[in-house]
Amino acid sequence: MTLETLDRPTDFLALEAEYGARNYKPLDVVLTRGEGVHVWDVEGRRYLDCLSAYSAVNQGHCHPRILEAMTRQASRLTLTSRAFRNDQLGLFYEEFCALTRSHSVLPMNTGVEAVESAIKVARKWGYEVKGVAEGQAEIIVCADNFHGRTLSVVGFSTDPVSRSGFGPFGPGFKVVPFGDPAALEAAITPNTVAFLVEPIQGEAGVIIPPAGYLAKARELCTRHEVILILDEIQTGLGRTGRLLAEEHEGIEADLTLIGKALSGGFYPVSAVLSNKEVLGVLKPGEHGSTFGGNPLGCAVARMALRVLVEEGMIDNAAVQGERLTRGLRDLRSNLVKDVRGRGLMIAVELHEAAGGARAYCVALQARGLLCKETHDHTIRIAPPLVITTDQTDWALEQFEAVLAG
Ligand code: IF1
Repeated sequence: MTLETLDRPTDFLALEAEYGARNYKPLDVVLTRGEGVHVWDVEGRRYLDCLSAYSAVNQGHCHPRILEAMTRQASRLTLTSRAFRNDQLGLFYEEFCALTRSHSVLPMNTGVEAVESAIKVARKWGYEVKGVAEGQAEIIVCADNFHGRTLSVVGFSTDPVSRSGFGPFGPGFKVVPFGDPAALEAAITPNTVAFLVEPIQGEAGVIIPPAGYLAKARELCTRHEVILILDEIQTGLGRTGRLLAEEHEGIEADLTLIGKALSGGFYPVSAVLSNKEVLGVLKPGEHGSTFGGNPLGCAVARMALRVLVEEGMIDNAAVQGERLTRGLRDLRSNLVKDVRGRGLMIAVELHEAAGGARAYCVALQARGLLCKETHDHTIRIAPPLVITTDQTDWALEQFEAVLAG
């Protein structure tokens, strides 16, 4: 293909269908621009984004201060590799630790790399500190988890769509029901090194565990010398109305996984935060990444964290989340089975008789609001945390119109 052919009127859907892997089924909307809570399609139509790239753009699309930090750093220095040092990494560490009250940081890129890294360090900690016999380490995970797409991670998924056909998988994982502390306790053995869990299960349909579950899990992990790993890749950085979802239960994880909004959607940046000396088991050469900790990513992440705090986005998520959830509950639509959420991580589950959530997402799209179904019957609603009261009320009007009945 020559470059000129890119200038002709383009059938974007046909191009994707012809050349792309078919691993997604997106809504048929082709976006070209974003600003704050809004995105625009190639025909100039404006939409309120109620997905936020699965919570990666909590700070709103193309946040001007993050853009400025990115372009400034991009014109200075982008990548050094970790063979050399750079003048952004230490500052990123210091600011991120101060904000989250953590002791150390392992920088990576995508969310699933943070998950993989945590699994590696938890196992190594198990062998070197807890004294588990080599090769025997067990990690407990929850049914209906979503932690990413790599082989080891889909190997302990219970979702056949994510898992089937990709084996063989490695051993070392045990699955327990989510929200059940007794099942967790029963699964712990002397070989258990870690319990990996999402504070709220996102992909499973915004499943909020019973009150006290995480506190109880914290207590069990401490008592049995098990590392508590919280995957806050989706729940973290303000989404639930707190900086971290763990704060709702007043606990601290040993390892916290952060991704997505750590870059405000500009660039893949993830990290493992360590609150115990677990990361200390890694010695030079034992783990790494070409791009992890690069100066561009660090500069972007520093500003992404800064605007989240300085611009009051976390409190706004709590306030608007409350308003949106209450408004959705007040719709009293016959189609709606359940409305649940914390902060701006919200789900509307429809009755089976409604015929599936996808059609309602398409109807919302026609009214200028973008959201995505999860599984068949649930609409996931997660706008950028900069949404205003007027925009929240406008969104509610659209939900009311589409879910009337
Ligand atoms: C896709 C879902 C959301 C995550 C948690 C780790 C990761 C994710 C809790 C991995 C990623 C993404 C992946 C994206 C869709 C999206 C998703 F529907 F698949 F489940 F958000 F709800 N832990 N979630 O939610 O992070 O490696 O992707 O950076 O299409 O796979 P990643």
